[in-house]
Amino acid sequence: MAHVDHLPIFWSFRRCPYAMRARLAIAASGQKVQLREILLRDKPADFLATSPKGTVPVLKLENGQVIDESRDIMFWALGQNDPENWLAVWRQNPALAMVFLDRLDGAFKHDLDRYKYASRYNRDAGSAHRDSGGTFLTELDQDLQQTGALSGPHLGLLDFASLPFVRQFRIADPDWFDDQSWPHLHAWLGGFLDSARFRLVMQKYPQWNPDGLSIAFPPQP
Ligand SMILES: N[C@@H](CCC(=O)N[C@@H](CS)C(=O)NCC(=O)O)C(=O)O
Repeated sequence: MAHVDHLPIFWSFRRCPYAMRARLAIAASGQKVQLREILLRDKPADFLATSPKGTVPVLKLENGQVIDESRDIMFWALGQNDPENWLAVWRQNPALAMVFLDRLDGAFKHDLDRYKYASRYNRDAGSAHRDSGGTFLTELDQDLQQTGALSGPHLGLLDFASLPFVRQFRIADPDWFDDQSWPHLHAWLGGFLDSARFRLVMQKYPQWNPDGLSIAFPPQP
């Protein structure tokens, strides 16, 4: 499969929300990469040699450049091609978009991790983090009220950067999440989970090994 082997190498882990947002942007851009699915408990030497910090996603371009932050991979893909204009929200007000992404990846992710961890052992212990994360989600619900998107008139960078994390927040306790009066947020998340786009980026792949076949991503619809 020589036509796959020359493509940028994309290290991914299916369930990781950071990898998911990168896959969403790559798929939307139409840019092709060769996907290498790894397990975080069994990181291949080639992966660690590419990016010693050892987090997914990682993209290695044909010229040897390594991009190992999910946001940067989103920007790289959409910088190649952005047919749905995901970056419009960024161009319009980069500082505001950055504040949103920093809050999402900072305080909200912090709450998400502690809520998720606590909910596995003791539902009450995580309630402070659930409530604090919930305050952020209440704001999102209000932001979604006008257009059903966080990025302006249509779904874009801010939506697809955050949807995988909001999905995880729901998974920690779906009954609680579904009980909250967040009508716009529920519609937004539900639309994403029902979408062909979500199914496409959640396809399962075998764990990469150096002797295996290369896998082109995005897959043919
Ligand atoms: N800031 C990084 C964070 C990526 C990250 O933390 N990914 C997790 C998986 S969701 C990871 O690879 N953790 C390393 C590990 O668990 O060993 C990004 O945005 O790409």
